[in-house]
Amino acid sequence: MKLYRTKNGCLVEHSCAFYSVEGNSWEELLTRDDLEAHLTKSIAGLPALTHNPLAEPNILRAPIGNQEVWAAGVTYFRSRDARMEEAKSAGGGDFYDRVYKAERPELFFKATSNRVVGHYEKVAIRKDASWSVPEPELTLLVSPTGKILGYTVGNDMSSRDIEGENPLYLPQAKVYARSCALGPGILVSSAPLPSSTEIRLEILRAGQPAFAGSTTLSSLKREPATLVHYLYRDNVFPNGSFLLTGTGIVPPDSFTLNHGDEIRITIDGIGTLVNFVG
Ligand code: DO4
Ligand code: MG
Repeated sequence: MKLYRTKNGCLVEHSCAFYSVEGNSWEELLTRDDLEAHLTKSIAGLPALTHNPLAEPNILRAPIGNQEVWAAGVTYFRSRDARMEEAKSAGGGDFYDRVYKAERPELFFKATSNRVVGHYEKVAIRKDASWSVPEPELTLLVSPTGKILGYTVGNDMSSRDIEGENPLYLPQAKVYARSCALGPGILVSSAPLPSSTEIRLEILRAGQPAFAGSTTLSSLKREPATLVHYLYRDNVFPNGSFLLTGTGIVPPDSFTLNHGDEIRITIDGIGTLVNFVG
């Protein structure tokens, strides 16, 4: 079952049919530990819509209310490698290997909802950065009690030159206006995703492929539930949270995003999140 936030309200997709769900605010839905059962009950007996509402352009909104967005880092070997290289001259190379191997994961604050864009919206690259990349990441929707309620596609936009200059610049490399994209909707399920789940990134420049890469969840070093456990330790999330689980796809060092690029991130079973750089 998938849940979408649209300009007309909440939409549920179930067994190839769409249902308009009324009577619950987005905030209310995203804090329910029984979200899947609640939505199943809400659509029982409702007539399915006679058209595909997602065919309407610009109908989707980012699937976030007032949750905080957090992110995990260096959870794939590919990310560890890339960060060690980028931070070598700053003397930070060793940190990334240490955090990759450590019991405690790297977790950082990524965004408030006003910094997040949805499907088909524009993400930003910093004006003071010269090396910008998208990071395609499986993203967890977590309830206030720490239960994984579902999954969405996330883009942890990053300024690699700023991050590489000094690891203490990480918040500036990661947190800025339109630095995060989430969507298109939420796969509502508390069951772990299969390790064969593929994550794919395609970047198009003037309509032509500029980069393509893929990975699977079998390369994710840490269990999503363990990441949530660390995030919720001695912390409170009254509205729940979104947690990006790290990137396993890193374009070559010669690659940087340009204005106008189209970023397409697909995760099996969840969907494709499309954004433009602007
Ligand atoms: O430590 C830097 C950030 C790492 C990150 O965002 C990732 O691995 O996805
Ligand atoms: Mg990341």
